[in-house]
Amino acid sequence: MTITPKQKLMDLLNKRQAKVAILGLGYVGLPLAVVFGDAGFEVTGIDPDKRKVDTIQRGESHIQDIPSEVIARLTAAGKLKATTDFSVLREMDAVSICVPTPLRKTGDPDLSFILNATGELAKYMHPDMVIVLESTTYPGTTREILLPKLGDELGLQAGENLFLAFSPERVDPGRQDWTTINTPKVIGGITQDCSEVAAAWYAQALESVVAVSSAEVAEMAKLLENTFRMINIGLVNEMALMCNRLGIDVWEVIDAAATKPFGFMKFTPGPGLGGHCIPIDPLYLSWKLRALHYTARFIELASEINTNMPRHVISLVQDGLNLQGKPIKGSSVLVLGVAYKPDIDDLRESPALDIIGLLEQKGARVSYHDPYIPAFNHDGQEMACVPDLMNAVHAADCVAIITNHSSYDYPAIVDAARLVIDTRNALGALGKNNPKVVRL
Ligand code: SAJ
Repeated sequence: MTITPKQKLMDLLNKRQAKVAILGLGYVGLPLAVVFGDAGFEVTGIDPDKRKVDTIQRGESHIQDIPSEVIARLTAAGKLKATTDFSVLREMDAVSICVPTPLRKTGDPDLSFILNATGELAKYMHPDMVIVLESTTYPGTTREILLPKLGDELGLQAGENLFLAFSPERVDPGRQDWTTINTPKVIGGITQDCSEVAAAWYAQALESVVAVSSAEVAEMAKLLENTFRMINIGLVNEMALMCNRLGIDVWEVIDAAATKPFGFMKFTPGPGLGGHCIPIDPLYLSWKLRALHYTARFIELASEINTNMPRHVISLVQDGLNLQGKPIKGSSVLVLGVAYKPDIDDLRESPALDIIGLLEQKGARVSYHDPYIPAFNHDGQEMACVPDLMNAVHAADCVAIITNHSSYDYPAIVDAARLVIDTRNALGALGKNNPKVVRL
């Protein structure tokens, strides 16, 4: 009996003899390359960024969650190598695409990274490959964009001699409890056979693979996960605005609601929504639906509320300074924490950047401190972290806690400051009924 291409590929995957390539060696791709290498596959990481490739080739890691000794071990064992040369794809059997999906300045999806990766892959495609897209994108991308370029235009047939699927990344940088290997992985293919082959591949390396019936289900599941977060953060942000008007402590309200052991999930208000996932992924969904003449009202409203939180923070600064008879214009404001969330060094979409810009527009003299970010490009100029935190706290007319890094000595900061705007309840009880503390 002749063996089908699917059976041949499944056999290679099950024996871990399939040659694996990971396109994109960022916070998603490199951990994925490591788990496939650890499972015994020979993995080639491909990235146009020569610095990333050279780092890996030296046996070092450029990703905070992957220690260099892991890279050194895998490269020494011949299980991992990296290159900028896409032509190695012609020898590959299984390829995972882990490239960024940002937004354009217009707020529309930027698929350029997916299109570039797909275009390179199309040059070297051969029959009987399994291809998995991991980049978060709108429902339909795998079928509408990848399938024509990797299948139809090359005479390959999904489910016959091409196995194409989508599997959302669920990497939360810095998290130790849920990692690439133990976080359940959803996978959906263009056809049932595609789902089966892709799931069989990932099941060799990951603890739990959840095969779904289509790529669209997998694409949409990811968007539900992150839209759920974005909308609930928008809800608590609006609760903060309402409590502010009612003179009620929103933090106490949320803590009280969170005592409910079922039917409630705690989110906390903040100065806005940062990161490269939560503020962005839902807009891929609302963009797709607009093209279908449907308005995703929850997403648009939550996005509006979250985007407006930096302005609310400015009004708190203004009110706080006003109580001390100081105009915002000419006052010195020290922003504490500019990363988009505590204890990481990532600035992407951080609300702190909007807050600094808005304060400067009002004429404040703004400086910042962040233990994870020594400097960043602000309007074409380099803005550097203040060298001495407590000196800066002493000198400032107002200290605004924007990102509540756990390393800060909050009692000392409150003690030394004239005025503190606490947008994260970082001070806890220290901030309650304290005349020099204004809370979100
Ligand atoms: N934020 C709030 N209130 C909250 C939670 C978050 O204001 O209650 C803010 C954060 O300060 C930050 C932004 O929202 O500015 C995003 O925070 P996040 O905790 O969602 O962190 P991310 O962006 O790193 O989200 C990632 C996502 N992971 C992936 O997309 C693979 C998300 O799906 C995870 O649920 C999240 O990590 C997580 O659980 O930590």
